Amino acid sequence: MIAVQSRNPDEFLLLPFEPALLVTDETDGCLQTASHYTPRKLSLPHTAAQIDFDGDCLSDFFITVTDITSGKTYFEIYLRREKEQSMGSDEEVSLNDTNGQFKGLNSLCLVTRQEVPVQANNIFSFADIDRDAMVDMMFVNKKDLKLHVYYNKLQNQQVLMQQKGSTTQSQTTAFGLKKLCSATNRPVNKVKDIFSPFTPIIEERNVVSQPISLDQNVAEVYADEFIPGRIYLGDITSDGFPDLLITLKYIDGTSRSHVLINEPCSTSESSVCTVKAQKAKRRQFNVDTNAYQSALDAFDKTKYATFFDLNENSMMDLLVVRTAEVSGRQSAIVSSIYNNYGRDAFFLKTRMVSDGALGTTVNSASFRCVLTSLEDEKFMVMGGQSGQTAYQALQMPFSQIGIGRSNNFIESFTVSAYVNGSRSLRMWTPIIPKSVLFVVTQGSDEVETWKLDVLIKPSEKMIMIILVDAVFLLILGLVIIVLHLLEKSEDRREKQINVIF
Ligand SMILES: [Ca+2]
Ligand SMILES: [Ca+2]
Ligand SMILES: [Ca+2]
Repeated sequence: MIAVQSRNPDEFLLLPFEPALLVTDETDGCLQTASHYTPRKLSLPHTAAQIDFDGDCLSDFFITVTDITSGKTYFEIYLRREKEQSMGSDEEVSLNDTNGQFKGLNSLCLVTRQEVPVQANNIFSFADIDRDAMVDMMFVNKKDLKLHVYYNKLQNQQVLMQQKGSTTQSQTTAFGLKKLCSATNRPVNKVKDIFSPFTPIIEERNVVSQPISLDQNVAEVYADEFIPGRIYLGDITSDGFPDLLITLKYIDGTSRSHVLINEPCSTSESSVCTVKAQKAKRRQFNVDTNAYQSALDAFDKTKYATFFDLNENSMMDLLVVRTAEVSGRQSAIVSSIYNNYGRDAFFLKTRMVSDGALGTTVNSASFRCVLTSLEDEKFMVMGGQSGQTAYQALQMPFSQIGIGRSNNFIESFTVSAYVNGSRSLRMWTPIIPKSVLFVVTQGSDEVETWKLDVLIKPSEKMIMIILVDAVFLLILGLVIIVLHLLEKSEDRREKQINVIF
């Protein structure tokens, strides 16, 4: 069901999801047709996410549903298409648009439907694990406690950028704004093959499976009665590769959280990555203990832990929620761990908001940056804003893009959102690393009116830098003048002595 505000402001009009508004029919090659509509409901538990799957900078839609007749659960990916189609002035629906029409309806195109293995528990997480600017999908098998990362198979603009060899400044600029985001409305058959199917024979290049722990005493991923266990993704090392946070329950009844650091595929024989995955530059999560573990081990009976930047220094901190006895009653206690490691890494923290006064987060905004590595290679990173909410997904209201160590400015920063049926896209360039950016839209789809507020402005320190430089130069100048005068008087004295002799 979807809810639409009715003419009466206190009422919502409830309409069935498919026949109502959002899903397009087979005309573009989308899977869904009204005639093939089978009754299905949201699966329990379920995943719903708004993330860009096909690289066009428009967030798409992922949902898990259960077929009512067969009882089977599927995940479905709907790609967002640019669509002018409007809904006529329906008497029941309040129409805010000046034309008296809703624009951009029927814009979701079903491209993938796949049966979900029972062990996946319908809980999926999304992030760009291998930093190729295409979002990847992962889940933990609750039976064998293996993490399965399904890499996005669509060819991304970054690969195209490298193929064209556009690694110099002028070439990247020439590469252009539109190219950073793939074209919208590409033929469906070019963009529908996003993830490998869940078959016993996996595509080695596109799937990496690994254990989430090497400890024999691990019983399961911690879950409580109503909330299924899940992984949390955040870049705690600020290197641009998302790291993983998971809470595990042990045989002895304790439960502890663990940070698993994202690292390149190991090339040893015992590597969890196949040779094909290594060649494709996929990643793995290091299950060995790390710098964060001793802090996390201080807490047992942990229910879950999540990433959050508590002191707004753009280093990911950790929030740990655990049960403890307080005044004879079992209560949930929140503890925080501040992250002080790797302060020299750069970051970009971004948030798209409605206006300067209220600052409501614009959901499903999509961000892209072109960065330069220490090897002077250009690459693209992507970030999305609050893509998931259900079952304590606890995603941050901003997008944090880790940059790692860099000698350079951020070449370009692109933000896009879906407004009135089309893609609104804007690029700013260049951006100083270690910035907190607010894109203020003023509720408008005119991208020229969008404003970029930079919270950390290193250029504001310019006056201070000039002042300090001036004072130093003055002191240095004075010292030189004094020494010069002393030298001169010395010379004069020596001359006088010479004259006497
Ligand atoms: Ca998209
Ligand atoms: Ca990826
Ligand atoms: Ca990382």
